[in-house]
Amino acid sequence: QEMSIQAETDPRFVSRLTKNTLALIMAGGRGSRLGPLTQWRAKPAVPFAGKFRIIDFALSNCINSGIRRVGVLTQYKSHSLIRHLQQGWSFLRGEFGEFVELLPAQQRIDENSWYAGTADAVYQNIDIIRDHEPSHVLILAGDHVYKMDYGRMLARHVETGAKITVGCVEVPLHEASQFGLMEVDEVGKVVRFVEKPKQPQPMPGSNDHALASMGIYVFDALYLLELLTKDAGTLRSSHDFGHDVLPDAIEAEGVYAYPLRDVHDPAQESYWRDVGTVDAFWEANLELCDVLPELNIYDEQWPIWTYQLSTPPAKFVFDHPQGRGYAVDSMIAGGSIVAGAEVHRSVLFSNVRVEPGSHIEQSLLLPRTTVGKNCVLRKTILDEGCRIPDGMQIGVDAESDARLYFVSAGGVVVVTAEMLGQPHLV
Ligand code: ADQ
Ligand code: ADP
Repeated sequence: QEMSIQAETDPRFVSRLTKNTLALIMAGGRGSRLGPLTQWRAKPAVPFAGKFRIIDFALSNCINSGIRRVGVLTQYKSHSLIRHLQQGWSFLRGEFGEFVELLPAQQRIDENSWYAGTADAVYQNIDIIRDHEPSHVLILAGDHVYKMDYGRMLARHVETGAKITVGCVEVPLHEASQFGLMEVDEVGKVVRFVEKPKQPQPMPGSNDHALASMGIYVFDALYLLELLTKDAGTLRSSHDFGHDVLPDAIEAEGVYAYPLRDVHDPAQESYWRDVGTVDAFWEANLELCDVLPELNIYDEQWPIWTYQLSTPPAKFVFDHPQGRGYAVDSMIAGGSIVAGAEVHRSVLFSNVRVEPGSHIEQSLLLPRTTVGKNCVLRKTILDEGCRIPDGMQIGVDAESDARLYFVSAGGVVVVTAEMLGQPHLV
């Protein structure tokens, strides 16, 4: 209610907030549950949806929300992440005070401990935050796929008088133990927060869902500096937002929840994924091949920006005597050629080649992979640069897959160049 009053009396209410906000994207976690896909790259740099990398979603949300001062905290295997940011995200205009800035682990505490936890990662950049003098700091995860207007979240933060606002989303109870779970009162104030409880409880009014933290936070900038300084001096702390900083702040009050699906915003999609496991990653990509996927990446009102590799159009060739050369229920990125082969419900990233007689289904072929003649690929993820020799079958014989490759709990086979005895690309 109050927001509408503020918004009515001050037409620049939201844009002033977004302009005075510094976003920090935490992009340093390894994402070990993605197995071989994060052996050589940080999870935010993992390719997604044919032409993006996972971090493009958080970055695009910032840009589309009018937040143009963004720091990216990097740490683990950050080479391809850094290259992606430099190639694709350096278009902001420094002279207008806009930037996407890389904030690598500074190893300032001592030589051996890089960032300890998420709060420490931010603490290590405390003088950079001070320098920018933001009114608010928006802390984001670099490894979630969703579209969200952070301007609304900031407006709600100010409207409620919160010191911290935590983005939240309802998750199925059987997945809830992977998240920070919270209880809120009738005005949205967080009264309880438990990081990754072993025995998650359903939220009031539901028996199969819990209210989870999205791991994204709006902080009053001065309050953040105060909390981080205090946490840094606390010996028993693991220096993590979910484990240490939030529970303490909730006791001191002033922490509010903001739902991804804002009831006042009918346009807001409720799609949100932490594509943290091989199965979730595979499924989230293939869902995009549905006729009407929950996540609309064709939304011109909310474009997902990325580094645009300059590639020729995708091409489909009818080849004798194989005939066919087609893809259905699939997404095929630029530079790819499917010749005399068939592709069903699959995603071919940039510059993929599939040769005659091959059959591909329910698979993800990451950039620069090639599949030779008469191959079969089912429920397979080919990591960047894999070259599959003629006649090879993957996802057909479970026993040999398990022996040669990585097989997920859900039976998705991940093949990396190294498993094929080829050099890996990053
Ligand atoms: P997790 O996702 O398990 O839980 P964590 O592994 O700490 O939390 O990662 C959070 C984000 O920070 C990720 O994007 C990760 O890549 C990044 N990150 C982790 N350590 C980092 C470091 N030292 N430097 C830079 N970046 C780092 C969190 C919350 C839960 C919440 C879930 C939602 O703690 O409460 O429910 O996110 O996914
Ligand atoms: P999972 O995806 O299984 O939860 P994560 O890899 O995200 O596992 O990591 C758990 C924690 O360990 C995170 O805080 C993450 O940032 C940290 N971590 C992972 N790899 C490294 C690394 N190489 N150096 C420092 N911290 C790491």
